[in-house]
Order: sequence, then C-alpha cells, then structure tokens
Amino acid sequence: MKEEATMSTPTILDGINIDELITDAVLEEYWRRGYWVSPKLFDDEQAAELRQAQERLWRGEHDSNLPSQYGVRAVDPGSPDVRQQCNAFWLSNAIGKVTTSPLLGAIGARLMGVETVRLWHDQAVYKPGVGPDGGDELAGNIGWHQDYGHWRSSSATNMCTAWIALQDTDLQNGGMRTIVGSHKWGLLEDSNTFGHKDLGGLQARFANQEISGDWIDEPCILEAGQVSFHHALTLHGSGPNLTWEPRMCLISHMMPGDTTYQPDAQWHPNLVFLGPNARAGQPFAGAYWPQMWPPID
Ligand SMILES: O=C(O)CCC(=O)C(=O)O
Repeated sequence: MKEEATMSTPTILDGINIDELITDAVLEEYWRRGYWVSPKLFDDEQAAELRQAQERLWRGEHDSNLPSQYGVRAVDPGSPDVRQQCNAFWLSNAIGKVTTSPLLGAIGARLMGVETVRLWHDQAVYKPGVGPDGGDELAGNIGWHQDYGHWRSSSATNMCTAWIALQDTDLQNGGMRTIVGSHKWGLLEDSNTFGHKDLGGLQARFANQEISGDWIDEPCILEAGQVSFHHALTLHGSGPNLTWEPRMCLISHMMPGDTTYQPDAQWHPNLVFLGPNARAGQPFAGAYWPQMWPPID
C-alpha cells in the first residue's frame, strides 16, 4: 500500500514561526525552571502603542461600557502604589487584541502541553517610578506569590502566564523576579500574596514551609516586547521602580481550554461570571474567557 505523504503546515502567527520558536529545549527549560523568556514578540512601535493604550485606560477612556471593578487596584494619580486592572481586554480593544491573541495562545498551548487555550483573565499593571532615592518605598512592591494561590477555585494548577514588557525592564525599574524551579514545590500555604509588600517577610514565611529546593531569586530582564512565560505555581514578585518612568506590562493568564470550577473557600472575581448557581465542574467557557487557541473566526 502506498503511504500517504504527511506534511504538517507550520504555525506562523504575526510572522513568527511557532514550531521553530517553541523547541524541545524551550519546553525542557520551561518545565525545569518554571519560566521561559521569549525573544521580542512585539516591536518597539507596538510596545509604544500599548503604553499609550494603558495610559488611556488609567484616564478612564474605555472602549466599552463594561464595568471595570472586577479586579481593579486603582489609585490616585501621583500615588506610588501599583495600579492593576484585571479584564483590561473588556475596556481596551488595543490591549485585548494582544492579551487574547492567538500568538500568545499558541505559545501557551505548547508550554502547557494542551490543544486548546482560553484566557483566565488579563491584567494591565502600572508601577509608578519613585526615583533613585525611593528604595525604602514599599508601595511599588508586588509580594512573592504563586498565581495558583489566587486561583484555587479553578481546576488547572498548570496555567501559564505571559508577562509582556512594554519598556526595557530590569531590577532598576522594578522588573519581575522569579524563584527558579519553585513550581516543583507544589501549592504553598497562603501563597495568594500579590498585594503584600514585605518581600523579605514573605520569603522567610515560604522558606519555613516544606520547600524542596534552594531560593534562587532571578530577575527577568526584558527588552520592550519580550515576554516572560511562567507556570502558575512559580513564585514571583517584584520590588520598587527606582526610575522616574512608569514600569508598565500586560499580563495574559492562560488556562487549558477544559478548565472548570472547583468549589473552594477562596473567592475569585471570575466566579461572578459563572452565574448565581455555579456548580462544581462547570466550564470556565464563553465570552468572559475567550478562546485564544485554536483561533475562532
Ligand atoms: O508585574 C509584576 O511584577 C508581577 C506580575 C505578576 O504577578 C504576574 O504576572 O503574575
């Protein structure tokens, strides 16, 4: 019998060949270290446009009338506090185009090892600069935490977060830091600590738990448009922005397409969108959790 020639079509999105990008070595690194940093996926012009889109968001200029209160940490202009807007994709078309993109979805699918990817939620995060003398200022800190520590009401512990740098980012401007390999430590107690400010205290608390490795604190040094992808159990956090420019990023929290509701004492703003009679096993699917991969026309 004549064998049929099978030639798979390469997955090329926004000019990026996903098959060439996500090699076995990349998968090995992601699963060994709990995160992986991509080359530039967005150019400087796109990064500048997305910074402007974020500035519009903070000015309250929204592209829809949907409510912004689900997961917002809004602060007065001039405050050194971190600003955070979850579900920014409802409010800004430019941001949504990126945070729900097939490009990130296809990469997320490969890293998680799943066929289908939906957005769990996205975030726009803005960390004001407090200048070089602001080292004692804790307001810009984002506490060591595990993303899944906030998401215990979902069935997927292996979600993948894409953190998109909108300017060159390093320790000076409060870039993200990850604890290498910490995804292998399992879910730590009370690790829903994004909003905590005492990085040293949190480190001591987590290091007192049963962690099975060294505390290796590694900065994610990124050029504008590079993306860091991390596992939902990887500990990460960040310190103050000691420049005078804001540190901005977009974050896309991606989940396997079959993720469902798992009742837990912990509440999450996403649960509202399941409706009043949410039941165990109910899929997080539909317009609030758009499918990113494969793309739907
Ligand atoms: O922006 C940061 O420094 C932390 C972001 C974060 O917690 C995340 O991407 O899950």
